[in-house]
Order: sequence, then C-alpha cells, then structure tokens
Amino acid sequence: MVQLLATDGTRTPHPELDAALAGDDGQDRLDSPERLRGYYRDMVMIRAADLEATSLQRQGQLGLWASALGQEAAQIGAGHAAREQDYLVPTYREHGVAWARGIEPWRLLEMFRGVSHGGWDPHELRTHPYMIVLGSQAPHAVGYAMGLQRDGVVGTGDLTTDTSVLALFGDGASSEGEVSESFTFAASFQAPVVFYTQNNQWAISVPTQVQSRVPLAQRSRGWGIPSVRVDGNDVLAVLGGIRIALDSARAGNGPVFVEALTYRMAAHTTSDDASRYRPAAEEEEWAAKDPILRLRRHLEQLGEIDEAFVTRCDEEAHDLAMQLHHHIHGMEDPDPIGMFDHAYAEPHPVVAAEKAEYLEYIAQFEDEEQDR
Ligand SMILES: Cc1ncc(C[n+]2csc(CCOP(=O)(O)OP(=O)(O)O)c2C)c(N)n1
Repeated sequence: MVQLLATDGTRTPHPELDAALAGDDGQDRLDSPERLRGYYRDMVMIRAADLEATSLQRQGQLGLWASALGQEAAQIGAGHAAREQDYLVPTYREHGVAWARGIEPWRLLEMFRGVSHGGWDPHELRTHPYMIVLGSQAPHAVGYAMGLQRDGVVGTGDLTTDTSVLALFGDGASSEGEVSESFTFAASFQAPVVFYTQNNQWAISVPTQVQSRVPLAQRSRGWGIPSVRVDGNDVLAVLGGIRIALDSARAGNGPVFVEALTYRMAAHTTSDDASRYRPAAEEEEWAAKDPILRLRRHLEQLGEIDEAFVTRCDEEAHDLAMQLHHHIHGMEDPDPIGMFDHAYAEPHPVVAAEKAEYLEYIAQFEDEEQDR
C-alpha cells in the first residue's frame, strides 16, 4: 500500500509520487505548505457540512443523509488530483469530491431533501450528478471516455486539453456485474478512465473480506488493467496516486484502477445503525487514523500551521454549518409541476400529456379548497 504520511504525520519519500506532486512546469508543488493548508481547510469544512447534514436529517429536514465522515482525505485528494477538464462520475457519498469541484454543499443537501432533480450543471462543473444505483458509475464513465477518444482529446500530449474520466464507486459496488463489464470495455478500447474505489471496509453490513478474497486492487489485473492501493486516509497518497493514474489514462495508456483504503466512520446512512454489526474496537482503531488529524500533524511537523489558522478554519466551518442550517430550514417546497420541465431539453408529447393530466389532478384539490 502506498503511503506518504504515516499516522503521526511523518512523511515518507516516494520517488514516483513525489515527482507527481511536483506539479506542472512553472506551477506550485501540489504539496506546497499553502496547498496543504488548503486541503486541511477543505477537509474541516466538508466534515462540518457533513455533521450539520446529519443533524438536519434528525430534525426532519432531510429525507436521508449518507455521511462521508472519515473519507475526507480519499475525497479531497481525488477531487484535487483531477484536472479541470476531467469528467468525474460520482456515487452518492462524494461530498468532498463535490466540494473540490466547486459544488456548493447546499446543492447536495437539497437532493437529500428530495426537492432537487440533480443539483448542478454536469457540463459546467465537469461532474456528473450523484447516482445511487451501485456500479452504474462505471459504464457511464467508460462510455464517456470512449467518446473522448473519438473527440480526439486523448494522447495528444497537451495536458490542458487531453481528458480523463474518474469513475467512483464503493467496495461493495465493485462486486457488481456492471463494474466487471466496464473493465472489459475499458481494457478492450484502452479508454482514458480511472476506476476509483474508496474501500471504506463496509457495504452497509457486509465487510470487504466477504466481497473479495484478494485485495480489491488486484481485481482488475485479470483484465490487464494496472492497479495500485493507496492509503485513503493520507491525502497526499491519494492525490499523487490518482494524479499519476489520470495522467497516464489521458496520455492514451488505457485504464487504471486505484483502491484507497479508508473507513466509513459513521453509519451507512442515517437509516442505519452500525453498532448492530460493527465492533466498537474497530471504530476506535480507525478513529486514531483520522485523516484530518494526520494532515494537521504533518503541518505541525513542518512548522506550517498555527493556532490562529486552526481557529479560523473552525470558525469558517461553523459559519458554513449555520448557513446550511438556515438555508434548509428556510426552503420553500418546490412547485411539483417543475418535475416535468427537466425531463427533456426539448418539448416531448408524452411528457406534455403527463403534465396536463397532473395539472388536472391537482386542480381538483384547488376546487375542494375553494368549496370549503
Ligand atoms: C444496484 C444496487 N443494488 C443495491 C443497492 C442498495 N444499496 C445502496 S448502498 C449499498 C451498499 C454499497 O456499499 P459500497 O459500494 O461499499 O459503498 P458505500 O455505501 O460504503 O460508500 C447497497 C447494497 C443499490 N443502491 N443499487
């Protein structure tokens, strides 16, 4: 397993990843103190948003919340490893990835409230809408990547236009047939796609050992897809590992599989009680490997963080949580008729007929209202 930051924050040299973290010619290193502080702030912000979302669900303001607690490094590292033009295909738990791509957290919460049909413009933010169907990310990503090949934006040598796709899915989803089929197509066509599994150890109540008898990273090798396992609680290992994989794919070398070993610190969702199936000792063991604490220790060792910065991050995170709280509490219910407006870009006779029928249906309640 590739690790650059030990649990106590000590950095281990790694020639290949260190070179990847050097960044592009004429630009800052991806591990410069300023950027490290940025990743720290990102992780603190997204954790605060996550905890607030859980509270909002408990207050009846969200239908459900899938927490990414503990996976902040695996997500912030991946989000920043992608270049601007890359296309990301996320699951339903990628709040850190979304943050790194510039998606405001309230857009995620609106979806979990059930009042938004997608949340953001996937073309503008180069990030696909969340998808809850396990494994569906993989064929979407491969198809998109094959399209990029046909558009001629792979392997030209221009890092600002050559494009890769990052397909995100969980350890449980990696057992889905769709992922195997996607490996086949990606390998056959040498598509510019990186498959990325955050192995958070549990697929609801099923542990990873039951999903696979070998480390997940090995699974793609039968397809001839090279793979690497990185420490998912080490933001630099994730950042470097995925940057190398995406750059290799965009250069035309075909797909890569990256497994990040991490831990889902919370329950599967707010509908789940992890204490029913997960030993408390395991949770404690992983709490000691907290990704935010690890980066903070590293910054302390470098002498590049002080109390004032930590306090400022905490205050900003608190403000973000309060903004989310007020935004969600103050939300009006959307007009239900709006759901027909976003099915197709252009008018469609079936949707038009359904809309007319629905308008007629809700009109009867308005009549009843007037009669009363
Ligand atoms: C095709 C499909 N089967 C089953 C489900 C129900 N389901 C939702 S999440 C989940 C577990 C997923 O675990 P994993 O892929 O490890 O991702 P994690 O939730 O841990 O991030 C299941 C079985 C689903 N959403 N889609």
